[in-house]
Amino acid sequence: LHTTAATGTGNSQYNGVISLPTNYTGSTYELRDMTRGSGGSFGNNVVTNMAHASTTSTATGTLYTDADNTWGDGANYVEGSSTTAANGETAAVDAMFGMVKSWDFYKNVFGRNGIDGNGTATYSRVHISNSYDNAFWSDSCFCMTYGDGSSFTTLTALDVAGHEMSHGVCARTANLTYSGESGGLNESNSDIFGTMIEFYARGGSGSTIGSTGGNWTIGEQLSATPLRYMYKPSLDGSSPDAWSSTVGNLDVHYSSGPMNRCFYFLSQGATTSGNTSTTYLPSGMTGIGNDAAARIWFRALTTYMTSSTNYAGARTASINAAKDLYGAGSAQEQAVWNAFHGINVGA
Ligand code: ASN
Ligand code: ZN
Repeated sequence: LHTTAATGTGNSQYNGVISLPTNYTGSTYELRDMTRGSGGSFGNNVVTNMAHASTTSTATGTLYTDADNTWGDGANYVEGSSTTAANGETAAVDAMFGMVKSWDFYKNVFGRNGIDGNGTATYSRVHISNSYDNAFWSDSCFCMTYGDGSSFTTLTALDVAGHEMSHGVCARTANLTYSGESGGLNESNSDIFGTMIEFYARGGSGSTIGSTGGNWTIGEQLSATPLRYMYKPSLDGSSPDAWSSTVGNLDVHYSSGPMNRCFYFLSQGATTSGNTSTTYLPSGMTGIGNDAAARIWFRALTTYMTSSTNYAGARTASINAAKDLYGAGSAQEQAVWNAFHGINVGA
């Protein structure tokens, strides 16, 4: 029986000391969120320990429990990539925080009830494999999974968690095929919402790159070098800044670059020092801010995009979404035109 919602304290790796939704069983505390979601594999959103099982394991893992409801304290605080000592609670603390903030973002900003819109509970599996430098969403388990990292620290940073959970949302909406241009848009969708979730949880004006609030890089807490740079994707050495007819041949984590930059322009404009588009953008386009940009992208994704949507289609979808939300001829609609023009898509 598990019916007594409680609030624990978590010593996280990436998010400071935080409150955690837990459950008191009568004898111990579980890392089980009694306040978001229902059904699914565990009946609630939970975090489980994979204890270094293979990345192909379909096991659900062992639910985390803790006697005193303070998580990641003392010997249970285990950071980083040690394969021998990495079953600690720290990764679980950050994974739960990522689920909570992602869930609340979709609910409170868009009114979406969870990943599938029906409130079906999800879960997060931590400590997969050994020194594994990745995290992933799986539709089969309706869950996300995190490695301990080797070049990277444990993969449970907030923008990465938001990225993975947003793969689940995409799968239940536009379901963008994970190759070609639609694959790049699928990856960009996860980067866009991973970043919006970071801003949602941490605040910040949105205009400061690398600030203590949200920021426009992905995975910057995992190593000295971010995984991706939304404001200028080419800084990763592999992603293009603008669309071209060959972008669909790239790995989806690179073909995402132009859409990431487009979304950055839409929100922030092209005038932020050092990040101005010199190639296509009409100088001085004004951004419409995170809130409007995120609403337009969410409506485009959930109302207009399909599994085969390409960059041209994403432009049309976003223009339609902006018209629906803010009116034909609105500044928001014009900003969508400008932002796509800024990545060489459309006039
Ligand atoms: N972390 C990666 C991602 O979510 C895993 C993958 O390549 N699908 O994009
Ligand atoms: Zn991804």
